[in-house]
Amino acid sequence: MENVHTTRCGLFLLFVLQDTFAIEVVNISINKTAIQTDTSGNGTADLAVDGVISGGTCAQTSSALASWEVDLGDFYVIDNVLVHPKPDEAPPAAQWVQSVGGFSSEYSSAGWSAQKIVGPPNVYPLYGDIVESWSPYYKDSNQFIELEFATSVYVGQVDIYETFHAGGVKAIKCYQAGQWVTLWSTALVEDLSIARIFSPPLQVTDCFTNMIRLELDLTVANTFVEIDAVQIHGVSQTSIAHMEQY
Ligand SMILES: [Ca+2]
Repeated sequence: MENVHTTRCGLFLLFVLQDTFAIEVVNISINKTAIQTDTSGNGTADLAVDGVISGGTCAQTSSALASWEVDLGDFYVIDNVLVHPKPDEAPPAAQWVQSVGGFSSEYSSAGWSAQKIVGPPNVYPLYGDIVESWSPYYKDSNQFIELEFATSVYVGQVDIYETFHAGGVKAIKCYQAGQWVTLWSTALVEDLSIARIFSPPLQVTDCFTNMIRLELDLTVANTFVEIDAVQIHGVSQTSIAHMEQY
């Protein structure tokens, strides 16, 4: 796994003091000793317990399996744990295809080549047999294209811009840990004489990758099936997977 960062701008362990008249909620993590397994940039562990949750003072780690700890220095009954992620780390913008890693066939090395799937759409919303989309050469059920994107993300959505005989995509896969993982598939390909953005609900949403593979079955259409562009959406941040108390 690469380019994984977790950030914690503030950690609040809330200790509830209760007496006859009032309940007081106290953050017991402030300025306590914090450590983490690794550090990205200047994001040292103490920045998660400095009491500041805005202004970019965040603890930040760089590895996929990083952990962070705070020593409270005493025993407390903890009522609640609040973790504030870095506020300005929005998911990356949706990404268009940066390059083609491989493909089964292409109609020609010029018009309808595999390269025609790179970048934003330049056929859609038009429908037709138009040279700026990729078309496989063979009209069988074994056609595929492997697409590379600039940034690895947890892929949450794949938009396929189909511009000629839509409905031929039979599987969407992502490359993770040395193998292709199926995000979506169907046994029922279609032949629709429309241009559309096809975004099926994904069956797997925790695949961290920058490589997507589309598999096509052209036998139902029995003619050329053309794809103009592909866009992926996802986040590059991990979330806290596990929390322990000692
Ligand atoms: Ca195109």
